[in-house]
Amino acid sequence: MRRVSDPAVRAIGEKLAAGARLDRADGLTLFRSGDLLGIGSLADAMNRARNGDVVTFASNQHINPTNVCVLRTTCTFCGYARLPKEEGAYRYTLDQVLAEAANAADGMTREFHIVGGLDMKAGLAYYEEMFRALKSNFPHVHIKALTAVEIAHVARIEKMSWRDVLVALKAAGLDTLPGGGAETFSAAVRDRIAGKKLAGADYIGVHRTAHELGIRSNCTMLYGHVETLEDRMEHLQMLRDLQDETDGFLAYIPLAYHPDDNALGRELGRQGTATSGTDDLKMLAVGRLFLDNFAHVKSHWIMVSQPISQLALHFGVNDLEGTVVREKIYHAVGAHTPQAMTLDGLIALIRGAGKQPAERDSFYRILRTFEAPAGEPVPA
Ligand code: V47
Ligand code: SF4
Repeated sequence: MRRVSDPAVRAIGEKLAAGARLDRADGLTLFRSGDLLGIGSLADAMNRARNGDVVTFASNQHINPTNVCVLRTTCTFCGYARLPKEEGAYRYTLDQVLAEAANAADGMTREFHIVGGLDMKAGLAYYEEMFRALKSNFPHVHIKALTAVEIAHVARIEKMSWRDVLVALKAAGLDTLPGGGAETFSAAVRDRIAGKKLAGADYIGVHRTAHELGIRSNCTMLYGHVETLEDRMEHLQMLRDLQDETDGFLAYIPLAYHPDDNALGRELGRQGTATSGTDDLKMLAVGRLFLDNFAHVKSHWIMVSQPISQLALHFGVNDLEGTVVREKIYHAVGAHTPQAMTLDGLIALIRGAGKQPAERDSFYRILRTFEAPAGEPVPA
């Protein structure tokens, strides 16, 4: 703990070294401390103990089948959704989904990440048909699809239980759930930025049901908008509690709020001012330290930039959102980062941090590692 200068952070380090769990007050202390490097060194130590120097990524492909969403006017942070008759609204046919998925024919893509709006015309049959067709055309590709909010929406329009929807989608080919839709669980924050969205406790409820059915999932937190530090800790506590119960979460992914091109950003007068690098790194490090029952913490480079994601590898992160072929959701809200990263680019980024890159599957099993080029390594 040589690099820990703040005595309060050092005390937390000693607590961890003694095998104790952090509580919410410890999380607040970390968020309030200016000792960024001290916090990073604690998170790095915890990550190394679990994952060594290996940093993984998955070769995935995003498909956003519909941007039509009944919550278009109430999720004020979202710039992606459209009302059914609004300009720019779209809903893919099955052929369009398959055409987009055809990029996977090169054999590189191992995962489809499929999320979209809450569309009254995208019910159970729409997704069952889509997953069946994707599995029959691309049997080697894992289907990570539909956030808890979308599952609850399908259940509501079909008048079915969450469980029955999940059972039917699993039979059609659904493998895991992505972590979207969590936003910030606090009721006060949700009222303000996502008034009509599935409540935080129900997001947890859908994931619990999925885990009980053997469907593992990711989880997220949208940060850097109107939430307080206490709200962040409440959110992390709810995730840790469910993980204690089910061990069904694969990874935690904090998502940095982008204020451009959405109503909330205009309301807050925040156009062009995204989260700070310090806050991005703290969110990842505190997540790693508090979520001691999670194996994987992922940084989403599209949202925080490639340089911050590279630094994040020293702040508890062991996984990077991978070679994303096409991404619409963030680029609808002002993310100016490139839309895709090549395999070579990702490997260079990881090596440049002094880490070992490895491609993984959707369950974090290592598929291949990459030997460093001969000669003196050049930091990328
Ligand atoms: O739920 C929407 C977020 C999420 C904005 O599970 C915004 O592996 C920032 O959850 N600024 C969807 N974020 C994406 C998501 C995700 C991404 C990568 C990997 C995984 C995974 C999940 O995007 C939404 C919402 O929280 N979002 N608008 C915005 N203005
Ligand atoms: Fe719809 Fe999701 Fe956007 Fe909310 S965040 S408006 S639920 S697409």
